[in-house]
Amino acid sequence: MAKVALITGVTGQDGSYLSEFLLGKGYEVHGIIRRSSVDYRERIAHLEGTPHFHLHYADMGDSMSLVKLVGKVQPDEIYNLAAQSHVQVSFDAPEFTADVDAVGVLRILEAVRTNHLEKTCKIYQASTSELYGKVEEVPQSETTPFHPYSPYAVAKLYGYWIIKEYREAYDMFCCSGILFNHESERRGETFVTRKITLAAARIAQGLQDCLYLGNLDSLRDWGYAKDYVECMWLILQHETPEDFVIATGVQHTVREFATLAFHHAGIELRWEGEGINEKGIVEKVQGDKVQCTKGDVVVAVSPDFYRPTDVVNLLGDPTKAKRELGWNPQSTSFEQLVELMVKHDMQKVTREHVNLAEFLEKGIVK
Ligand code: NAP
Ligand code: G4F
Repeated sequence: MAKVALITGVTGQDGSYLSEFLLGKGYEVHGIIRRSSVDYRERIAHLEGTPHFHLHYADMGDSMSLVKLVGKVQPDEIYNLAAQSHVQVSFDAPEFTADVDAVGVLRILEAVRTNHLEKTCKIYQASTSELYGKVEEVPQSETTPFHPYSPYAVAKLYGYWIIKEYREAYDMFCCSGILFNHESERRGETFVTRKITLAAARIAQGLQDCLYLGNLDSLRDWGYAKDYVECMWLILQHETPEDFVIATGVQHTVREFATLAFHHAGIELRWEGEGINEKGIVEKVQGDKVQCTKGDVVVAVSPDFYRPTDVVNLLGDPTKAKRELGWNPQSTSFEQLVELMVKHDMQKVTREHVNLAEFLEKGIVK
C-alpha cells in the first residue's frame, strides 16, 4: 500500500518541491489549497491531473475543514507547511499571522486526535531559524536558546512548543524542522533573494532602473529549497520523533548576495556610502547586451524595507542532521544557488518581455 501524505501549504515554494519528492517516492499526495480570486497555482500546475496527486479546499483558520479533511484522507504523514511566511508582513498583520502560524498548528494536532490517528499519523512542523531572532549564540543549534524578534517568530514559537507538548503529553510522533532560509527559482518574489535575482535580470535587460533594498548588512544562512524538502521527509523517517536544525553552516550578507547575482546578470557592482546612503554602482558590464553603463546607480537603500526589529545574524549548525539523518548540507553551494536563480530569472524576464511585446504589437494590451 502506498503511504499517504497530506501537505498544508502545497502551493508554496516548499510544498511544490515536497510534492514532487514524495510522488517520486511512491506516495499518494494530498494537498490543501484555499480559495482566492485569482487561482495562483503556478508552482504545482505541472502536477495537477497526475494520478497520485489530489487537491482539497481547506484553510488553516477553519478547524472543521481540517478535521473533515484529515478524516477523509487518513494520512500516514502530515507536513504542516502552511503559513503567513513573510516576516515583514507579520508586523502589518500580526493577528492573522498568529491565527495561521500558531493556532493553525494546534488545529492540525487536534484534527489528528479528533480522528483517532494520533498513534499512526506522523506530523512534520515547518519551524524556523527566526526562533533564534536576536541571537544568543552563533552558530545556532538545537540547544541554542530562542529569542523571537517579530510577530511571525513569536507565532512560530507557539507552533514549536505545541508540537513538543503533544509529543510528550500524547506520545505523538510530531517534530519540528528548524529550517534556515532556503531559496530557489520558486521563491516568493518579495523575499530578498528573489527580489534581487529578478531585479538583476530586469536591470540587465533594460526593464528596471534601480533595485531598492533595506538592511544590506543582514547575514543569512541560505540553502537550496530542493535540498531541504528531503530533510522534512528524513525527519519523519527517523526512529524517534526529534527536532532538527537544517542549515548549510555558511553565512553571507544581503550585499554579498546582490553582488553575486548582478555578476551573473553581467553587471559588476561597486558599493559606495553607508547605511541609508549606500549605493550599488555599475563598475563594468560583460557583453554588449547588458542595458546599463558604468556609473549607473542600480541598487539603493529605502527605509520602507527596514523592519521594526530585524534578525541580523543567522548561521545554523547542521551537525545533528548530518550525523543522524545522513543529510549533506552542502549539496548545493551558495554560489550555485545564486547562479541557478539568476539564470532562471534572466529567461523568465526575457520570456515575459517578448510575450508583452507581442501582445502590444497585436493591440491586445493598451
Ligand atoms: P510560502 O511559499 O510562503 O508558502 C506558504 C504556503 O502556505 C502557501 O501554499 C500558502 O497558500 C499557504 N497558506 C498560507 N495561509 C494559509 C491558510 N490560512 N490556509 C491554508 N494555506 C495557507 O512558504 P515556503 O517558503 O514554502 O515555506 C514553507 C513553510 O516553511 C512556512 O511555514 C514557512 O514559514 C516555513 N519556513 C520557510 C523557510 C524558508 O526559508 N523558505 C525557512 C523556515 C521556515 P497560498 O498559495 O494560497 O497563499
Ligand atoms: O528574504 P527575507 O524577507 O527573509 P527572512 O526575513 O529571513 O524570512 C524568511 O526566512 C525565515 C527563516 O529564517 C523563514 F522562517 C521565513 O518564513 C522567510 O522564509 O529577509 C532576509 C533579510 C532580512 O534581514 C531583511 O531585513 O534580508 C533583509 N532585507 C534587506 N532588504 C530585505 C530587503 N528583505 C526583504 N524581504 N526585502 C528587502 O528589500
